[in-house]
Amino acid sequence: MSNLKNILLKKKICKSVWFMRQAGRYLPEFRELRLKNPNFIELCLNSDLASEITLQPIKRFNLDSAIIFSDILMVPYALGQEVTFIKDEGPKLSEFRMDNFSRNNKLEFSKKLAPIYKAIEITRSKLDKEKSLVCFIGAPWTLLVYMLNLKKNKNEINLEKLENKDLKFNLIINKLIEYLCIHIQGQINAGADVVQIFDSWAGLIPDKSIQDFCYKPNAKIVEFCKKKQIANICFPKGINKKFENFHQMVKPDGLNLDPEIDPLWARDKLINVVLQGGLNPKVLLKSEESLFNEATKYLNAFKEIPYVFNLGHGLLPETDPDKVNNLVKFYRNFK
Ligand code: 1CP
Repeated sequence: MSNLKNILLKKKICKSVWFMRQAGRYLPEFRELRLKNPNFIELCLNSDLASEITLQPIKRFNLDSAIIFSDILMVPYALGQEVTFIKDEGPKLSEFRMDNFSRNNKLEFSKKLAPIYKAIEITRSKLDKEKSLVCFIGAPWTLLVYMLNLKKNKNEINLEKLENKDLKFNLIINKLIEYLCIHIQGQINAGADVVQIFDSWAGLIPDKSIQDFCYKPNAKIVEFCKKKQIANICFPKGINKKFENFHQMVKPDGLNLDPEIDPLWARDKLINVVLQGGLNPKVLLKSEESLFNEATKYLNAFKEIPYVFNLGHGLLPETDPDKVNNLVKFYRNFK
């Protein structure tokens, strides 16, 4: 059994390190490939290149886990929405149409995502047996933020859209869950060991809707994973002290912390779950002294419990790869 899966399912105290967005724009070898491949969706669907990009950070830093190079927006793409990535602005999706959404079928959906499964197969065959291959999905709420264009600006939701009775949120969420479970199963069948469920915009949900938009959908997906014995990690970013409710309601195998969560609070309140991450990726832009001090806080807090060293969100594009290398070395030598 791969290292990360072992920690998650057996709650063993053993060492493991990987970083969110470890394959990405901070690596010159990624930027070089990206320049030659301006269409991001096409790049994600190029199985050989997606596998090569997945393995880039493993070659450089000898991390314990690889995360497949893909995107959470491949699911809306496979459900028929056009997805484009605008430089310096982010993703843009064509208008959501309920009639088109309802007309989707599972076979067609899996066919569109088949190149991702092929990329996982290729990667698994090249990755050391002890290393884990992480696959992922976006949680329904976070996908809806993009699919229905719910954001007013960077940190605010357009509440009027949430009150719109014409949008059948529950129906859309339940349909999405079905497709997301198919995508999880497809990735696991292809050789992934663990699934991470990104709810990156959970922090923007109004309190009165957090049950319906965050806890319940995540719980249904985790329930599916447990039934199929698929090791899972949830990441409801930005919900602060509600991490405790989330943990009680959803009961995932692993929980990724964000930088707002005090590691000592997490250690005391989030029990019987494997904790992962938390370190602010911005500290990688500071002096080595502050970086190692911050890393020490997490490593000391979680010394006696199973903990996967990782970040509180993805590596920033301006990160110096040598700093990442030094952080991995620091972690390996930490006593
Ligand atoms: O070169 C480029 O311009 C593309 C940048 C890029 C990359 C490298 C995007 C566009 N996606 C990715 C890969 C990606 N996305 C991975 C790969 C594996 C790895 O971690 O190494 C993963 C796990 C994701 C997941 C993802 N995509 C999330 C959830 C995690 C998070 O960062 O919060 C989200 C929200 C997205 C949407 C997305 N994809 C890309 C962008 C610029 C965005 C928007 C982010 C935003 O709205 O702030």
